[in-house]
Amino acid sequence: MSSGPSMETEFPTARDGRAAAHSAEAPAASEADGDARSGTQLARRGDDDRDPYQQLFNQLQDNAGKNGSTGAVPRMIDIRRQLTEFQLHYKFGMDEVLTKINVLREEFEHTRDYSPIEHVNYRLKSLDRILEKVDRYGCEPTLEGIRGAIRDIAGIRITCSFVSDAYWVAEMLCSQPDLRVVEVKDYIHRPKPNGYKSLHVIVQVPVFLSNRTEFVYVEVQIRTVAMDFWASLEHKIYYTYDGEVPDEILEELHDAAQKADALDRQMAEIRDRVTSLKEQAPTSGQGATGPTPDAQDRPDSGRWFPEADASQAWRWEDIAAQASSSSGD
Ligand code: 0O2
Repeated sequence: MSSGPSMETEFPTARDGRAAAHSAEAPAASEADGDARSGTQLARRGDDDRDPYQQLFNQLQDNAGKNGSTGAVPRMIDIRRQLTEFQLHYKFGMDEVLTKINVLREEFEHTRDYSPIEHVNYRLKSLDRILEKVDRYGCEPTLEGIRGAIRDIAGIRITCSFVSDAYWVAEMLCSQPDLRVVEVKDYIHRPKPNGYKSLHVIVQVPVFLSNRTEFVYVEVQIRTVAMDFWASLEHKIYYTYDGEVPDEILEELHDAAQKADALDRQMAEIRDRVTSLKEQAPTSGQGATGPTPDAQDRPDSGRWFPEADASQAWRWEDIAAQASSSSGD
Protein backbone atom coordinates (compact mmCIF):
# COMPACT_ATOMS: atom_id res chain seq x y z
CA MET A 1 0.00 0.00 0.00
CA SER A 2 1.40 3.37 -0.88
CA SER A 3 1.71 6.13 1.66
CA GLY A 4 2.18 9.85 1.19
CA PRO A 5 5.48 11.68 1.39
CA SER A 6 6.94 11.60 4.87
CA MET A 7 8.09 14.42 7.13
CA GLU A 8 11.65 15.56 6.75
CA THR A 9 14.19 16.14 9.47
CA GLU A 10 17.80 17.31 9.35
CA PHE A 11 20.84 15.09 9.11
CA PRO A 12 24.49 16.15 9.22
CA THR A 13 26.42 17.86 6.43
CA ALA A 14 25.48 17.21 2.83
CA ARG A 15 27.56 17.98 -0.27
CA ASP A 16 26.04 21.44 -0.69
CA GLY A 17 27.19 22.39 2.81
CA ARG A 18 23.65 22.22 4.09
CA ALA A 19 22.19 19.55 6.30
CA ALA A 20 20.86 16.72 4.18
CA ALA A 21 17.14 16.09 4.29
CA HIS A 22 16.22 12.72 5.64
CA SER A 23 13.08 10.99 6.76
CA ALA A 24 12.23 11.21 10.43
CA GLU A 25 10.17 8.10 10.27
CA ALA A 26 12.11 5.88 7.93
CA PRO A 27 10.26 2.60 8.16
CA ALA A 28 12.23 -0.62 8.39
CA ALA A 29 13.29 -1.55 4.86
CA SER A 30 12.61 -5.20 5.33
CA GLU A 31 10.00 -7.36 6.90
CA ALA A 32 12.80 -9.81 7.41
CA ASP A 33 15.22 -7.43 9.08
CA GLY A 34 15.13 -9.88 11.93
CA ASP A 35 16.81 -9.14 15.21
CA ALA A 36 18.52 -5.80 14.69
CA ARG A 37 19.90 -5.99 18.22
CA SER A 38 22.58 -8.47 17.21
CA GLY A 39 23.96 -5.91 14.75
CA THR A 40 23.81 -3.17 17.36
CA GLN A 41 25.72 -5.27 19.87
CA LEU A 42 28.44 -5.97 17.36
CA ALA A 43 28.73 -2.33 16.45
CA ARG A 44 29.11 -1.53 20.15
CA ARG A 45 31.78 -4.17 20.44
CA GLY A 46 33.81 -2.10 17.95
CA ASP A 47 33.27 1.14 19.89
CA ASP A 48 36.99 1.60 20.45
CA ASP A 49 37.50 1.21 16.73
CA ARG A 50 35.07 3.55 14.93
CA ASP A 51 36.10 2.43 11.46
CA PRO A 52 32.78 1.50 9.83
CA TYR A 53 34.52 -1.10 7.65
CA GLN A 54 35.85 -2.83 10.74
CA GLN A 55 32.48 -2.70 12.46
CA LEU A 56 30.65 -4.11 9.47
CA PHE A 57 33.31 -6.78 9.12
CA ASN A 58 32.88 -7.70 12.79
CA GLN A 59 29.19 -8.20 12.27
CA LEU A 60 29.63 -10.28 9.11
CA GLN A 61 32.24 -12.42 10.82
CA ASP A 62 29.97 -12.93 13.78
CA ASN A 63 27.08 -13.89 11.50
CA ALA A 64 29.37 -16.36 9.74
CA GLY A 65 30.13 -17.94 13.12
CA LYS A 66 26.39 -18.18 13.86
CA ASN A 67 25.86 -19.79 10.45
CA GLY A 68 28.27 -22.51 11.52
CA SER A 69 31.19 -21.46 9.31
CA THR A 70 34.41 -22.38 11.06
CA GLY A 71 37.94 -21.73 9.87
CA ALA A 72 39.24 -18.68 8.00
CA VAL A 73 38.29 -19.69 4.46
CA PRO A 74 34.68 -20.81 5.14
CA ARG A 75 34.19 -17.62 7.15
CA MET A 76 35.46 -15.48 4.30
CA ILE A 77 33.17 -17.31 1.87
CA ASP A 78 30.25 -16.74 4.22
CA ILE A 79 31.09 -13.05 4.55
CA ARG A 80 31.22 -12.67 0.79
CA ARG A 81 27.88 -14.50 0.50
CA GLN A 82 26.26 -12.15 3.03
CA LEU A 83 27.46 -9.09 1.14
CA THR A 84 26.43 -10.48 -2.25
CA GLU A 85 22.99 -11.33 -0.91
CA PHE A 86 22.64 -7.87 0.60
CA GLN A 87 23.52 -6.20 -2.70
CA LEU A 88 21.44 -8.61 -4.79
CA HIS A 89 18.25 -7.60 -3.02
CA TYR A 90 18.86 -4.00 -4.09
CA LYS A 91 19.50 -5.18 -7.63
CA PHE A 92 16.21 -7.09 -7.58
CA GLY A 93 14.36 -4.04 -6.27
CA MET A 94 15.97 -1.86 -8.88
CA ASP A 95 15.06 -4.35 -11.63
CA GLU A 96 11.43 -4.28 -10.49
CA VAL A 97 11.25 -0.49 -10.77
CA LEU A 98 13.17 -0.50 -14.07
CA THR A 99 10.60 -2.91 -15.49
CA LYS A 100 7.85 -0.50 -14.50
CA ILE A 101 9.66 2.38 -16.17
CA ASN A 102 10.27 0.33 -19.31
CA VAL A 103 6.61 -0.61 -19.48
CA LEU A 104 5.66 3.08 -19.38
CA ARG A 105 8.33 3.94 -21.90
CA GLU A 106 7.36 1.23 -24.38
CA GLU A 107 3.68 1.96 -23.96
CA PHE A 108 4.32 5.59 -24.87
CA GLU A 109 6.60 4.72 -27.75
CA HIS A 110 4.14 2.29 -29.32
CA THR A 111 0.81 3.89 -28.66
CA ARG A 112 1.44 7.63 -28.63
CA ASP A 113 3.33 10.21 -30.64
CA TYR A 114 5.32 11.27 -27.63
CA SER A 115 7.18 9.80 -24.66
CA PRO A 116 8.03 11.90 -21.59
CA ILE A 117 11.02 9.62 -20.90
CA GLU A 118 14.23 10.43 -22.77
CA HIS A 119 16.87 8.28 -21.04
CA VAL A 120 17.08 5.94 -18.09
CA ASN A 121 20.27 5.22 -16.11
CA TYR A 122 20.78 3.23 -12.98
CA ARG A 123 23.46 2.19 -10.54
CA LEU A 124 24.09 0.34 -7.31
CA LYS A 125 26.07 2.32 -4.77
CA SER A 126 29.53 0.94 -4.02
CA LEU A 127 30.31 -0.32 -0.51
CA ASP A 128 32.84 2.51 -0.13
CA ARG A 129 30.19 5.14 -0.84
CA ILE A 130 27.69 3.38 1.42
CA LEU A 131 30.10 3.39 4.35
CA GLU A 132 31.03 7.00 3.66
CA LYS A 133 27.37 7.87 4.08
CA VAL A 134 27.05 5.65 7.17
CA ASP A 135 29.87 7.66 8.68
CA ARG A 136 28.27 10.97 7.71
CA TYR A 137 24.83 9.99 9.03
CA GLY A 138 26.28 8.41 12.13
CA CYS A 139 24.13 5.32 11.70
CA GLU A 140 25.05 1.78 12.71
CA PRO A 141 27.55 0.23 10.29
CA THR A 142 25.64 -3.04 10.25
CA LEU A 143 23.55 -4.63 7.53
CA GLU A 144 20.37 -3.69 9.42
CA GLY A 145 21.60 -0.15 10.10
CA ILE A 146 22.50 0.41 6.47
CA ARG A 147 19.25 -1.12 5.22
CA GLY A 148 17.19 1.19 7.39
CA ALA A 149 19.10 4.46 6.90
CA ILE A 150 20.67 4.52 3.43
CA ARG A 151 17.94 4.78 0.89
CA ASP A 152 19.81 5.44 -2.32
CA ILE A 153 21.78 2.19 -2.60
CA ALA A 154 19.65 1.36 -5.63
CA GLY A 155 19.36 4.46 -7.79
CA ILE A 156 17.53 5.07 -11.04
CA ARG A 157 17.76 8.30 -12.99
CA ILE A 158 15.09 9.25 -15.52
CA THR A 159 15.82 12.11 -17.89
CA CYS A 160 12.91 13.97 -19.45
CA SER A 161 12.62 16.75 -22.02
CA PHE A 162 10.48 19.09 -19.96
CA VAL A 163 9.90 19.93 -16.30
CA SER A 164 6.21 19.06 -16.64
CA ASP A 165 7.24 15.62 -17.94
CA ALA A 166 9.33 15.02 -14.80
CA TYR A 167 6.25 15.56 -12.61
CA TRP A 168 4.11 13.52 -14.99
CA VAL A 169 6.50 10.54 -14.82
CA ALA A 170 6.70 10.85 -11.01
CA GLU A 171 2.92 10.83 -10.82
CA MET A 172 2.64 7.72 -12.99
CA LEU A 173 5.19 5.90 -10.84
CA CYS A 174 3.80 7.02 -7.49
CA SER A 175 0.31 5.88 -8.42
CA GLN A 176 1.41 2.27 -8.92
CA PRO A 177 -0.26 0.38 -6.09
CA ASP A 178 2.61 -1.99 -5.31
CA LEU A 179 5.10 0.82 -4.71
CA ARG A 180 5.27 2.43 -1.28
CA VAL A 181 6.12 6.07 -1.71
CA VAL A 182 8.32 6.84 1.29
CA GLU A 183 9.41 10.35 0.44
CA VAL A 184 9.38 12.88 -2.37
CA LYS A 185 12.18 15.46 -2.38
CA ASP A 186 11.28 18.20 -4.79
CA TYR A 187 14.57 19.91 -5.57
CA ILE A 188 12.97 21.32 -8.74
CA HIS A 189 10.56 23.43 -6.76
CA ARG A 190 13.11 24.03 -4.01
CA PRO A 191 16.62 23.71 -5.51
CA LYS A 192 19.59 23.00 -3.26
CA PRO A 193 21.65 26.11 -2.40
CA ASN A 194 24.31 25.09 -4.94
CA GLY A 195 21.68 25.15 -7.72
CA TYR A 196 21.01 21.38 -7.89
CA LYS A 197 17.59 20.60 -9.32
CA SER A 198 15.93 17.21 -9.56
CA LEU A 199 12.85 15.41 -8.35
CA HIS A 200 13.72 12.53 -6.02
CA VAL A 201 11.17 9.87 -5.28
CA ILE A 202 12.12 7.27 -2.70
CA VAL A 203 10.03 4.15 -2.91
CA GLN A 204 9.99 0.75 -1.34
CA VAL A 205 9.35 -2.07 -3.75
CA PRO A 206 8.44 -5.60 -2.75
CA VAL A 207 10.99 -8.22 -3.73
CA PHE A 208 9.57 -11.72 -3.61
CA LEU A 209 12.35 -14.01 -2.42
CA SER A 210 12.12 -17.78 -2.05
CA ASN A 211 11.13 -17.65 1.62
CA ARG A 212 9.99 -14.09 2.27
CA THR A 213 9.12 -10.71 0.85
CA GLU A 214 11.55 -7.87 1.32
CA PHE A 215 10.71 -4.22 0.80
CA VAL A 216 13.72 -2.58 -0.77
CA TYR A 217 14.41 1.14 -1.02
CA VAL A 218 14.96 2.50 -4.49
CA GLU A 219 15.67 6.17 -5.17
CA VAL A 220 14.32 7.45 -8.49
CA GLN A 221 15.78 10.77 -9.62
CA ILE A 222 13.73 12.46 -12.30
CA ARG A 223 15.00 15.57 -14.07
CA THR A 224 15.29 17.37 -17.38
CA VAL A 225 18.16 17.01 -19.81
CA ALA A 226 19.39 20.49 -18.80
CA MET A 227 19.28 19.64 -15.07
CA ASP A 228 21.07 16.38 -15.78
CA PHE A 229 23.79 18.10 -17.78
CA TRP A 230 24.40 20.49 -14.90
CA ALA A 231 24.32 17.78 -12.21
CA SER A 232 26.72 15.49 -14.08
CA LEU A 233 29.28 18.24 -14.45
CA GLU A 234 28.85 19.43 -10.87
CA HIS A 235 29.27 15.85 -9.64
CA LYS A 236 32.57 15.51 -11.52
CA ILE A 237 33.82 18.87 -10.24
CA TYR A 238 32.80 18.01 -6.69
CA TYR A 239 34.84 14.83 -6.76
CA THR A 240 37.73 16.43 -8.65
CA TYR A 241 38.12 18.86 -5.77
CA ASP A 242 37.30 16.22 -3.19
CA GLY A 243 34.37 18.31 -1.99
CA GLU A 244 36.48 21.47 -1.50
CA VAL A 245 35.34 23.36 -4.59
CA PRO A 246 36.80 26.92 -4.87
CA ASP A 247 34.30 29.73 -4.38
CA GLU A 248 34.60 31.16 -7.89
CA ILE A 249 33.79 27.76 -9.40
CA LEU A 250 30.82 27.42 -7.07
CA GLU A 251 29.57 30.80 -8.24
CA GLU A 252 29.98 29.83 -11.88
CA LEU A 253 28.14 26.60 -11.24
CA HIS A 254 25.33 28.51 -9.59
CA ASP A 255 25.14 30.82 -12.57
CA ALA A 256 25.14 27.83 -14.95
CA ALA A 257 22.27 26.30 -12.96
CA GLN A 258 20.22 29.44 -13.55
CA LYS A 259 21.01 29.28 -17.26
CA ALA A 260 19.92 25.64 -17.37
CA ASP A 261 16.72 26.70 -15.65
CA ALA A 262 16.17 29.47 -18.22
CA LEU A 263 16.75 26.95 -21.02
CA ASP A 264 14.13 24.62 -19.55
CA ARG A 265 11.63 27.47 -19.44
CA GLN A 266 12.41 28.57 -22.99
CA MET A 267 12.05 25.04 -24.35
CA ALA A 268 8.70 24.66 -22.58
CA GLU A 269 7.51 27.92 -24.14
CA ILE A 270 8.57 26.75 -27.61
CA ARG A 271 6.79 23.45 -27.04
CA ASP A 272 3.62 25.26 -25.97
CA ARG A 273 3.71 27.49 -29.04
CA VAL A 274 4.26 24.56 -31.39
CA THR A 275 1.45 22.64 -29.71
CA SER A 276 -0.99 25.50 -30.08
CA LEU A 277 0.02 26.03 -33.75
CA LYS A 278 -0.51 22.33 -34.38
CA GLU A 279 -3.95 22.49 -32.81
CA GLN A 280 -4.89 25.43 -35.05
CA ALA A 281 -3.59 23.78 -38.25
CA PRO A 282 -6.19 22.15 -40.51
CA THR A 283 -6.04 18.39 -40.30
CA SER A 284 -5.05 16.57 -43.46
CA GLY A 285 -7.91 15.88 -45.87
CA GLN A 286 -10.10 18.63 -44.41
CA GLY A 287 -8.92 21.85 -45.97
CA ALA A 288 -6.00 23.89 -47.18
CA THR A 289 -3.69 20.94 -47.76
CA GLY A 290 -6.21 19.30 -50.09
CA PRO A 291 -7.65 15.84 -49.97
CA THR A 292 -5.96 12.97 -48.21
CA PRO A 293 -3.65 11.32 -50.76
CA ASP A 294 -4.49 7.86 -51.96
CA ALA A 295 -2.84 5.08 -50.04
CA GLN A 296 -0.36 4.28 -52.82
CA ASP A 297 0.79 7.94 -52.93
CA ARG A 298 1.58 8.11 -49.25
CA PRO A 299 5.02 7.41 -47.87
CA ASP A 300 6.11 3.97 -46.71
CA SER A 301 3.30 3.19 -44.32
CA GLY A 302 0.80 3.73 -47.18
CA ARG A 303 2.56 1.27 -49.40
CA TRP A 304 2.99 -1.32 -46.74
CA PHE A 305 -0.44 -1.03 -45.21
CA PRO A 306 -3.32 -0.18 -47.52
CA GLU A 307 -5.49 0.32 -44.39
CA ALA A 308 -2.85 2.45 -42.71
CA ASP A 309 -5.41 4.74 -41.14
CA ALA A 310 -6.82 1.85 -39.19
CA SER A 311 -3.63 0.78 -37.46
CA GLN A 312 0.01 1.70 -37.25
CA ALA A 313 0.88 -1.72 -35.93
CA TRP A 314 2.52 -4.24 -38.20
CA ARG A 315 0.18 -7.04 -39.14
CA TRP A 316 1.51 -10.32 -40.39
CA GLU A 317 -1.20 -10.62 -43.07
CA ASP A 318 -0.25 -7.25 -44.55
CA ILE A 319 3.41 -8.12 -44.62
CA ALA A 320 2.68 -11.47 -46.24
CA ALA A 321 0.39 -9.82 -48.80
CA GLN A 322 3.00 -7.19 -49.59
CA ALA A 323 5.72 -9.82 -49.91
CA SER A 324 3.70 -11.92 -52.34
CA SER A 325 2.68 -8.91 -54.47
CA SER A 326 6.26 -7.64 -54.75
CA SER A 327 7.57 -11.09 -55.72
CA GLY A 328 5.03 -11.09 -58.59
CA ASP A 329 3.05 -14.14 -57.29
P1 0O2 B 1 25.94 9.17 -6.33
O1 0O2 B 1 27.23 9.17 -7.05
O2 0O2 B 1 24.79 9.46 -7.24
O3 0O2 B 1 25.71 7.95 -5.50
P2 0O2 B 1 23.16 13.35 0.78
O4 0O2 B 1 23.49 12.22 -0.17
O5 0O2 B 1 23.38 13.03 2.21
O6 0O2 B 1 23.75 14.64 0.32
P3 0O2 B 1 20.47 12.54 0.86
O7 0O2 B 1 19.42 13.17 1.68
O8 0O2 B 1 20.91 11.18 1.23
O9 0O2 B 1 21.66 13.58 0.72
O10 0O2 B 1 19.96 12.39 -0.56
P4 0O2 B 1 19.76 13.43 -1.70
O11 0O2 B 1 20.00 14.84 -1.32
O12 0O2 B 1 18.42 13.10 -2.25
O13 0O2 B 1 20.94 12.99 -2.65
C1 0O2 B 1 21.02 11.69 -3.11
C2 0O2 B 1 21.65 11.70 -4.48
O14 0O2 B 1 21.14 12.83 -5.23
C3 0O2 B 1 23.14 11.90 -4.52
O15 0O2 B 1 23.79 10.69 -4.32
C4 0O2 B 1 23.33 12.43 -5.93
O16 0O2 B 1 23.16 11.41 -6.90
C5 0O2 B 1 22.15 13.37 -6.04
N1 0O2 B 1 22.51 14.69 -5.52
C6 0O2 B 1 22.06 15.26 -4.39
N2 0O2 B 1 22.55 16.49 -4.23
C7 0O2 B 1 23.33 16.73 -5.31
C8 0O2 B 1 24.10 17.85 -5.74
O17 0O2 B 1 24.19 18.88 -5.08
N3 0O2 B 1 24.76 17.71 -6.92
C9 0O2 B 1 24.70 16.59 -7.69
N4 0O2 B 1 25.38 16.55 -8.83
N5 0O2 B 1 23.97 15.50 -7.30
C10 0O2 B 1 23.30 15.58 -6.14
P5 0O2 B 1 25.36 10.69 -4.00
O18 0O2 B 1 25.57 9.60 -3.04
O19 0O2 B 1 25.82 12.04 -3.55
O20 0O2 B 1 26.05 10.42 -5.35
